[in-house]
Amino acid sequence: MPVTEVDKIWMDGQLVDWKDAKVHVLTHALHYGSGVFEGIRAYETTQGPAVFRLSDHLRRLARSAHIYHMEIPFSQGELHGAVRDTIRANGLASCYIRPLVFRGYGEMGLNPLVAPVSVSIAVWKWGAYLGEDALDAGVRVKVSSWKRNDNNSLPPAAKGTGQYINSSLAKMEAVKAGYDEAVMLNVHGYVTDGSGENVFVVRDGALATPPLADGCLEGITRDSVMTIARDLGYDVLERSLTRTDLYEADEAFFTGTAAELTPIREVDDRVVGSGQRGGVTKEIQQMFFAAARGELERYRAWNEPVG
Ligand code: PPE
Repeated sequence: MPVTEVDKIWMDGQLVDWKDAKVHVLTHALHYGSGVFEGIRAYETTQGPAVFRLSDHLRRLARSAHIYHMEIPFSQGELHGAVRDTIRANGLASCYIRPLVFRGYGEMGLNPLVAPVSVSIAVWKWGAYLGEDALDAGVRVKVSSWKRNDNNSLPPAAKGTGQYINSSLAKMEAVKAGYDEAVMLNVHGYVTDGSGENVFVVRDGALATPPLADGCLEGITRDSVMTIARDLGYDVLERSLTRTDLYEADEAFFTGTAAELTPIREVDDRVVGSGQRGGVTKEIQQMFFAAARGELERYRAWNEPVG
């Protein structure tokens, strides 16, 4: 998706002009994928822009860095402030936010421990991730022939930049075959997630989503949707899903910061349910957007105002 330029990007403690946010070609992360990142959204609320679950995203960033022995040279409080400063500096009412912690320039070779750690925070306007109609009409997905990176090869609990070439293989395969998105299985054949989204199915009025141990990311939208669904009275199970659980579902949908809550209307050319956004999906989607926009008192703690 094209990125629309804004004014400023935060780099290692300073706001620099968009065009000056550059790195050297010998940046360690460019060669070896030695970075970790987050994807966050800020929504327009009556109190101005509010970042959705910023603290939870920054905690996950810290966990990702911990897995890869990276010391982030800024405190959680400083990163919090930096995200807010970056949004304010660009005057955006809503946006996507991309913090990146990466091994920089100065050392080459496979030992990343000696390479310096840099941090950047970019923001831009990002609309519906899987296409303009996707939030209403849903998307067509393909179960990928590429397996999700295993817990003991590249841990899916970390949002490591290098890990995403695995997702990219699946995404390219799906797009080239005419689908909107891929669903990835783990090496044991159980569903993990989409290339950049968690997956849910609805059957007989109950929701199910893969457990973390099957190799999906601990999605913050996933957690929000599980909370909302339970508050609405639905049963929500974390259980292993096979590809046929997707075919047999009454409804299915993706969750993610970028994808928000996107219905899945077809899996491997099999229509899911009615082939349209299902009733449970719609109810939860509406609640999710209302919560993100600060309209629901119950979930107010999720809205972290830019101020
Ligand atoms: N699984 C994967 C593999 C994943 O990358 C994401 C986020 C999720 C699940 C959902 O997690 P959460 O955002 O916390 O609900 N993917 C990010 C990157 C997308 C991109 O194209 O880049 C995102 O949604 O920001």
